[in-house]
Amino acid sequence: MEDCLFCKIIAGKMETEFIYQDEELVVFKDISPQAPVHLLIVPKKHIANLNQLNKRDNNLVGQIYQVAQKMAAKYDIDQSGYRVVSNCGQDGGQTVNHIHFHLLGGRELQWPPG
Ligand code: DGP
Repeated sequence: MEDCLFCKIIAGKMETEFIYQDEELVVFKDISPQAPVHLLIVPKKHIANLNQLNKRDNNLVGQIYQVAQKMAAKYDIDQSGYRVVSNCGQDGGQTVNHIHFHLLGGRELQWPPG
């Protein structure tokens, strides 16, 4: 996807530092952190959002949560707690149309979100 920001980041065109990567996923820091720890877990494959996931992506989704768990331990928020969230569509607050999962922690998060 030529005009997709996260595809460009994944392709290494934006000088974004990857905290983690494997064949399927990359993790990098959110440019506008909303918590002391705010990472984005992003599949390399271009999927627009949750609406576009299908059965073939079941392993990928499982892997995303495994990586979230690893990152939470790496940033020492696994015991204090954290949140993993994927915004979908306009009302969901999605601004980048390449599926991604926010990992937020390092402070007490509020509920419900705004
Ligand atoms: P969402 O609003 O849920 O689609 O999340 C998109 C997130 O992506 C938002 O929290 C800000 C982040 N973001 C946007 N552009 C960049 C960028 O160029 N680099 C990084 N690291 N994060 C970005």
